Amino acid sequence: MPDVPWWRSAVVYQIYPRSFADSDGNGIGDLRGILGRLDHLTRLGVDVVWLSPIYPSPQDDAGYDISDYEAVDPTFGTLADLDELIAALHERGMRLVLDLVVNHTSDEHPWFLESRSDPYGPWRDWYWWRPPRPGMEPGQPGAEPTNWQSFFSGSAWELDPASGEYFLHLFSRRQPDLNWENPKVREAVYAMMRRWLDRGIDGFRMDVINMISKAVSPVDGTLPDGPVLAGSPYGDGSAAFIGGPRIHEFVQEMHREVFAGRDAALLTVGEMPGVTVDQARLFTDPARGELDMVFQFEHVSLDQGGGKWDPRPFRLRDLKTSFGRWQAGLADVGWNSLYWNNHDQPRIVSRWGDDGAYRERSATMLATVLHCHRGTPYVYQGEELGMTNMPFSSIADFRDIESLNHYAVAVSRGEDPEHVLAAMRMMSRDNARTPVQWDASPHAGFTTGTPWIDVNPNHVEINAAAQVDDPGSVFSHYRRLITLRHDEPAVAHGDFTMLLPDHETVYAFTRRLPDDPRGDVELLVLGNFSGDDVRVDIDEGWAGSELVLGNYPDAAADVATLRPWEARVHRLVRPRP
Ligand code: TEU
Repeated sequence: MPDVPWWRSAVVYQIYPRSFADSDGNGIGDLRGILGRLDHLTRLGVDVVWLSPIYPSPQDDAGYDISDYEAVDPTFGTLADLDELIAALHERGMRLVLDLVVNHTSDEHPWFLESRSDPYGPWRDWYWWRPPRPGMEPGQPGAEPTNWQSFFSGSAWELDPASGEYFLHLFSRRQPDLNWENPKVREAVYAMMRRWLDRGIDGFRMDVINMISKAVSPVDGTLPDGPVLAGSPYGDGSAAFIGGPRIHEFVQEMHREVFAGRDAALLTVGEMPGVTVDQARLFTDPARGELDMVFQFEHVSLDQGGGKWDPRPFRLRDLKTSFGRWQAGLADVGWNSLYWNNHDQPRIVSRWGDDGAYRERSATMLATVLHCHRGTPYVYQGEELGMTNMPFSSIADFRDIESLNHYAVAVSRGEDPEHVLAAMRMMSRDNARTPVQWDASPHAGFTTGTPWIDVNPNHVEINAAAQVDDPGSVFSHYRRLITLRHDEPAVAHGDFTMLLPDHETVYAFTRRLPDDPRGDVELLVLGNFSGDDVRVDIDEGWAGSELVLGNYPDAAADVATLRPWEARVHRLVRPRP
């Protein structure tokens, strides 16, 4: 379709380098490991690789704490390795998107070392430094400048004893937030981004980019407290930093300073916890010169009660309500991203599928339903193999700072450790971070050394070697699904209509391209989110329609019958009157 951005029919594959493939036996994945597995990506048919951070980092938050934005951490390799990866992907017709983590840096970044070292120096205002709450002494409980809780438990403020002042960190205490109110900070970030684009990368995934603008008082520079959180001494400061007062100004400035004139060839996606449909319309409206798409979090919170460590049963109707609103909300302007998994979410087949008897069926059903929505799909490493959550046995098995901090705080508050572990087994980010399962050998072909986090024992059954040549595998279904998006314009561009919104176990919708050269093209997408046979009330006009994709080897009795975890895509091409 002319004049439509390339990424509307593209599929993105996310690589979490620590856990993808290790080439030097140190138990941690690296760039040469990725270079050695490019055939896997070519066979899958993906168009873009999103690489989670590979920059120098003390790895306090697994690389999302960066101490040098313009180099490669020796653990992952060298700049030459990265240049080779950029070239190799381009030769294979794929693009590379890097992770941009500029809401915060590592506390080992020279900017922060300078900032902390001199309270009156030119770097101080590169971060958020504040004195203790009026009338209180540094270090006194409650003396933090605001009552904000960090996303990784505890206060969002850390005291610097040398200066007696606190610095802000929305995430770990080793991830101080940059002060985007300071134009020098913004200029330095834009220059860094331009240098990466000049090096040949094809865009950025922007970490918590909707948190860079804080609601600071123009009068006295103070930041407001938030409502106190139940069972916590802290408050929720998100109203003061999620979608802050200057966020669109900053994102538009970034677009002008970095992407203007070269954005057509690039992909930009902003990770935006808490973003709403209306805000996403503004961020992704091409006329506003901001971003191509955003990652929203509404669906990945549907099975959470009072936060991620309070898992609740998933209800399909809630998902349909949420996705239906995002599809409708970005139908006429903007664009959606589509994801079940990433390095922060547990494995979807274990979460909303069935990772036992129906692992392959439910994995392929979930993929079909997601990929046939209007938006750009993201495949997280291992998802294409139907990898599952990890049977963590004890706290010693976990590595993720968010999980470990939560466990420490919950147990210190008297919660039953086994109860806390049970929630972590379901929701911890470490479920996504176990090594990719390449084969059935001892460490799943990930490393010849000792993996930094244990390999899932089910790799003997679930692995790439067993799937890439098997037409009935999860991998082969993903390949067909990606081919369908490339070959059938209705998948990328068709109008979306939700069907059966109240059905408890079936997800059904259509995609329609009424003006296609072939005629009035319509797809019917069906997904059974249960292990039972289901009959659905579908328009008889679909009887006899063409089955373009299904996750069972044989055809169903009829279009209205769905077998356990079945997914099907039917096509009708009606001649135009
Ligand atoms: O994640 C932001 C974010 O929203 C997550 O921390 C989320 O709240 C949590 O993981 C859900 O359990 C981004 C990165 O994707 C994440 O890996 C980083 O830890 C975080 O920012 C800080 O950089």
